[in-house]
Amino acid sequence: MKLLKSRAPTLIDFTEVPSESGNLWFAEVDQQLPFLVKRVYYIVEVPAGAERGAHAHKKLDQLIIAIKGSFVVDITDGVNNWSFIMQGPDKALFLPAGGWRTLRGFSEGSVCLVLASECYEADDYIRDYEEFLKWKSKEIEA
Ligand code: T46
Repeated sequence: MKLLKSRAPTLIDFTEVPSESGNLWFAEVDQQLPFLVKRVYYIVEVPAGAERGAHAHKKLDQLIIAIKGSFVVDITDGVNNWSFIMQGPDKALFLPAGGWRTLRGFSEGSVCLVLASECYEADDYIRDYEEFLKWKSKEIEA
């Protein structure tokens, strides 16, 4: 797997194979992907003004790709803040566990593809921001 220099949110480049009959993009575990993908999901038809996310994960790492259209991903670890404008299939946002994330500003017809390091586990979610801050402070102390 690709070793990342830090566990901070960061953009990863996918590789393009352009041709006259369309463009293909790929990423492989030994080159760009920082984890083995165990689950894939996608979010479509988000109404104008709607937001997704507003939670954190304790263990789950993810890659988020704007396969079509655009949207914004805001992340905080309780101290540092990041904001990424995702647009197009050339880049994936590595979103490590431990960050509170909100997805907003979806353009009409946009498609958000997510590659996840783990299968779905409801217990891995922290959906209350105050609880998230308490969990982060315990994590820093540990
Ligand atoms: C994330 C952002 C970017 C499942 O049953 N299986 C799944 O794999 C997923 C992802 C969700 N669900 C169920 C759980 C809820 O009943 O689908 C429903 C909607 O999920 P949620 O409210 O978590 O959706 P988002 O868009 O707010 O968050 C999702 C991911 O859950 C989350 O991990 O980081 O997309």
